[in-house]
Amino acid sequence: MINIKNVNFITSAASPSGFVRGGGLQIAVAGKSNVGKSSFINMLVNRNGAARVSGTPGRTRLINYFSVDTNAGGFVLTDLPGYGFARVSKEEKEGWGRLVESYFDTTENAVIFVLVDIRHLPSADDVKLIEYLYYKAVPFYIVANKSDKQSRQANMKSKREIAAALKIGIDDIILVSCLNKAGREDVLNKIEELIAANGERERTDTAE
Ligand SMILES: Nc1nc2c(ncn2[C@@H]2O[C@H](COP(=O)(O)OP(=O)(O)O)[C@@H](O)[C@H]2O)c(=O)[nH]1
Ligand SMILES: [Mg+2]
Repeated sequence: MINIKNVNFITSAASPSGFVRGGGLQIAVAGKSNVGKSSFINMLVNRNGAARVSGTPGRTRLINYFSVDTNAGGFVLTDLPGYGFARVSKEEKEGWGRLVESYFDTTENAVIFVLVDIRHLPSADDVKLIEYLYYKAVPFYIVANKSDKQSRQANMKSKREIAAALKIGIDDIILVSCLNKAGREDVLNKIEELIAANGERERTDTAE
């Protein structure tokens, strides 16, 4: 398992002109409001204050970028604004859609961790996001959070149901709890693979 050496906030972007580009590996965390995106980032980097955890859902309207250093190499970790919060206007929802879609359209070498709540089947918004990622050929994994809320047996059942609902393999779903840090190692192992694959790609690109 890799270990995380250093995390630094880079910037927040409210529009595509503020996006962090550069072509290195970027791991972006997406999902509906309150699913635990900020908690997930804090758990990963082992720092409680890195990303702000909100008691009020739907507050993050910005894309927040962090640079992460590990013993295996670096990457950019990106906190995308949450969707599916009922109490925002249609205009705000459309604004969110445009911002995040242009992020997916223009960020090279992004891998998306889509967070869902293990206790619920994916929402219509989750499905829309995943269909968009397929359509744009952006690689993604599902991270099923809040596993502390259910028994182990219920988690296994939910995992199968979520995989079936999204028509993906069960191994494309990582079970975590940002509360008790279950699954952190699995996520870090996945990130280790992604860093290695990205290094491989960079070497190939240079050789061509
Ligand atoms: N029980 C439990 N609560 C969690 C977990 N992850 C996040 N939460 C809580 O869910 C709420 C929303 O978390 P936040 O990280 O702000 O979600 P975001 O809107 O997706 O960034 C907060 O009250 C968190 O404490 C988890 O794994 N288990
Ligand atoms: Mg958040």
